[in-house]
Amino acid sequence: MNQPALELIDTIYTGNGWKVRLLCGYLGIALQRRSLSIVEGDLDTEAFRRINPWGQVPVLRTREGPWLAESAAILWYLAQGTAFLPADALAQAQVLQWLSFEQTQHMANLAQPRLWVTLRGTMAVDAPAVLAWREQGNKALAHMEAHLQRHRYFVGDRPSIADVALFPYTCMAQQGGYELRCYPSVRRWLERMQALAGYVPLL
Ligand SMILES: N[C@@H](CCC(=O)N[C@@H](CS)C(=O)NCC(=O)O)C(=O)O
Repeated sequence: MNQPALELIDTIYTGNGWKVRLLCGYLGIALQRRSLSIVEGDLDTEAFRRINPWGQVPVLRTREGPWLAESAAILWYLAQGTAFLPADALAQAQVLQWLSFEQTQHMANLAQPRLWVTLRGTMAVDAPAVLAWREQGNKALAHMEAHLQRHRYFVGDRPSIADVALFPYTCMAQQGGYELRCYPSVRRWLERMQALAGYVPLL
């Protein structure tokens, strides 16, 4: 029986969707892409809510058929059996540790300033809410900097989905007013990720 093609539903500018395209680029996985528009209300339609009742992108139609939401779960699914998800229990738990860090301490604090200051352009770079996000986001970046001063990648000595998950919003942080020159090891890690074979840019 033919398996359905992997299909990614995203938006053009989503960093969470970029994580998925980035991993597929590194792994040489073919992906069909359908980009929707948040401002046009595409995520509020009945058809999309049947795919993801939570109403967010990215979502991936799996090889088995069901749709999968949440970027961390999608990365985990796609990386199974590849070098981007180490096989041993401790290394896998360390990957999960960084995926959780990305979702709880990193992503919103870096993505929200970018969204409101640059993509929507409705908040000033020094608006109180933006300053509050940046204060927390700088703590996350300092934590990454401390790790990357001692390691080339987040888990082990090669890139994993931990690096892929942390890459997009770190790479685009300056659009939310962050100063990456304060984080030289993070900048060198971003360059290493961009130099890997199969790297795909956001646009
Ligand atoms: N935890 C989710 C977050 C996904 C997310 O925030 N998606 C945004 C685009 S980057 C979205 O769909 N926003 C529309 C909305 O929340 O209504 C993930 O990692 O995939």
